[in-house]
Amino acid sequence: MKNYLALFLSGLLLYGCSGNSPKTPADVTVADDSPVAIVNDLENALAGVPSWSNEKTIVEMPEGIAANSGKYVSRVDAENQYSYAFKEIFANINQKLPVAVIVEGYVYSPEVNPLLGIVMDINDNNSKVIWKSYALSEVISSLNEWKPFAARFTIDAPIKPEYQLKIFASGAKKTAYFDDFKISFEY
Ligand SMILES: [Ca+2]
Repeated sequence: MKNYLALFLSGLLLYGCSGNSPKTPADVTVADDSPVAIVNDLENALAGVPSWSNEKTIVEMPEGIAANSGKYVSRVDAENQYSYAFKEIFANINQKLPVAVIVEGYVYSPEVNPLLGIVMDINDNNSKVIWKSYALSEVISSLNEWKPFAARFTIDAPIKPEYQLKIFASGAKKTAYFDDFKISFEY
């Protein structure tokens, strides 16, 4: 917590010196060289977490099955094709623009679904700049178990601070559960 605060304060200081003060969402920690990862265990999702949306997918696991952490997970299914999602413009994440985005988390799949994936969408006012999908079928070696995943998305097109980064899972209308998202960046 002490480190978090120190990094947060140094981030503020940095902005103070540059004379440019983009807003800093509560859950996004800003530093110059070593940005802290954005983590979300979904336990406070229903209360609303800045930069995150699609709370209608936040549920408890079916009777008798544990969440990966705490009580809450995000479910994709026939109704909700897309999971709980991180959305933020790059200027609010760091002053520098990343060269790669790493998305980690846990997935629980009760059925075979070759289309289940993690999506990174970078857009300029909703017009597509980069859209990439990481297939989760590789990491789901067995069904009905929590499995860790780590998706690394390289940013291979020019981006600008005002572009929006969106991260979410896509289930192609089949059921799967997600927990403990972690988003980090390479600069
Ligand atoms: Ca959880």
